[in-house]
Amino acid sequence: MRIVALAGGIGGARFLRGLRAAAPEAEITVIGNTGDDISLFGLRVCPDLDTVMYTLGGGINEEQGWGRADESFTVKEELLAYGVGPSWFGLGDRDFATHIVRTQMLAAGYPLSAVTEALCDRWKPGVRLIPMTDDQVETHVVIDDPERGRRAVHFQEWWVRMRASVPAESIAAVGAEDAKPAPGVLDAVREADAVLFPPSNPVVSIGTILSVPGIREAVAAKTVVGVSPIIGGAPVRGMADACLTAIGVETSARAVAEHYGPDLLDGWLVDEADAATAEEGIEGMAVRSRPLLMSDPESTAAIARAALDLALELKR
Ligand code: FO1
Repeated sequence: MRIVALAGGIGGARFLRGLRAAAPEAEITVIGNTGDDISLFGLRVCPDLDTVMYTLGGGINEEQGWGRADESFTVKEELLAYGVGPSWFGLGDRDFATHIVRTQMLAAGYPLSAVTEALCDRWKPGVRLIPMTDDQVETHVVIDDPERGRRAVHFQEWWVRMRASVPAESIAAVGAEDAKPAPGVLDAVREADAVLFPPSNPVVSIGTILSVPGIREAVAAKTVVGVSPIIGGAPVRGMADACLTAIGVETSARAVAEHYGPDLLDGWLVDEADAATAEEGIEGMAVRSRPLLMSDPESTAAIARAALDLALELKR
């Protein structure tokens, strides 16, 4: 069986670990969001690709959900001693090595997809991880900065430095309209028995992947099942509510499914807290309620299995 999943960072990576356990025989291709990527200290940092790679490869900081386990921050401290920031983004020593290898390979002319494959040779995530595109796409957020007025900032500055506390007026995936899907992305989708949307951010993770021309159309032609990242009117983790507000979508399991729409989604899993949504139904898609908290490996695998089972049941 061939499964494709579109994934952002922490929520996506944990779901994928459950999916790998729930369907050990399946060929899983992960299309990773690269809109969160940022250049810092001359290095290209790809937070979502790395979070998936480290989580599935056993190198993640489990409590934090991003960055490496057993991490130290000597390089960052030394940079700050030279007055070189930003201080608000936590790059650890072990993590720096990944960004150095990536940047070196990119400078040598390798596309990001080839670089990601090379990095995965070490981590062996047990899935094929492909960036959504080899072209540069960066998510920027327009804010009314209390200190500096209306301006666009990189997604990471809004997310990490400001903790999304300043309302986003708009969110744009800069460069997306001219980007091409990375090699293998469209073929993997076309050949998939099911496409899954983990409980990743619908705006800046899955929304950004779908904004690369060609990906939305390819995905819409398949059986797609999504897992709601919203439980009882609040994000399970992260600040997805701030992103949804920016695009005028209510923070609810129903509104997120309606935002994706029945042209894209065939099935939608909501938490038991949102059982009413499943009972009322959503036009054009099958909605089921079940526990959606990814509290341990077993419950996470059960969620992934439920998403896959629904997709196989609905398969066109
Ligand atoms: N998230 C934070 O909240 N603070 C950080 O300092 C931080 C550093 C960081 C470094 C590497 C990396 O791969 C991820 C990192 N993240 C950090 C997570 C990241 O900002 C976001 O959670 C994602 O981009 C959203 O998916």
